[in-house]
Amino acid sequence: AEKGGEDLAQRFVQFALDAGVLRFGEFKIKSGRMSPYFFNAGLFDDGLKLARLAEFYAERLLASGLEFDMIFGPAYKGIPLGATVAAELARRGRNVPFAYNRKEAKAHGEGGSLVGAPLKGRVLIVDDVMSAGTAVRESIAIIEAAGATPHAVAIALDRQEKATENGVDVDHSAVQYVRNQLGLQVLAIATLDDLLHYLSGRPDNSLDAHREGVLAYRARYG
Ligand code: OMP
Repeated sequence: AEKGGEDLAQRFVQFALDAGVLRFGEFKIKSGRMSPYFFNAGLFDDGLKLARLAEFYAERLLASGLEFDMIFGPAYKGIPLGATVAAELARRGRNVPFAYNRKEAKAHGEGGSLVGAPLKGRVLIVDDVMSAGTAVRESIAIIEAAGATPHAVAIALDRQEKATENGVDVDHSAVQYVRNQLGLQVLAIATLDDLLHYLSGRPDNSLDAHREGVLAYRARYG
């Protein structure tokens, strides 16, 4: 990544650790894998943290030069993310429509009902984390069902893990799949590599054990 992006990523890892959003331990993640770290975006839980989080997304988006027509925040965690990122972009002179979905009411329509601006044009999905790529595929289906174009995905953390198909690991990462097979741009504020870089760069060795665990995990699922 370019120098500015590196710096943004390192500052973001620091911010997520300070906020307790990024933690080490043993976590069973959605794909069933046991992970030595977990990123819980729900713990960006006050106004200041949400505002700072939105600034990171906005900086990443504006630095990329990505063009898009509107923002979609997928239920549940993508809703406050999409909303605060839309507000921060507007504050920086880039006002775009915003929409989100409900998870209920799946009985009618494909994948839930929509709230906010009509889905149309090139849609940017704003979400928290990509692991195996299941969540983003759901968003893509919702956008396509509405007749709009899934154009790009902005996430806070790319875990850089192998995607799964019907529960089976495949040989590319979820982000690679979304980029190469589905043709969407994917922008992450930080990646697993950025986290490892951060852990290597600590002057004290208090995080070395976590680093070992994360490296072992990457060797297996990365
Ligand atoms: P995939 O659908 O496998 O890409 O996983 C992404 C989703 O998993 C996120 O939207 C979260 O709901 C959840 N998740 C996290 O929030 N943080 C993590 O560190 C890992 C996961 C996960 O379960 O993979």
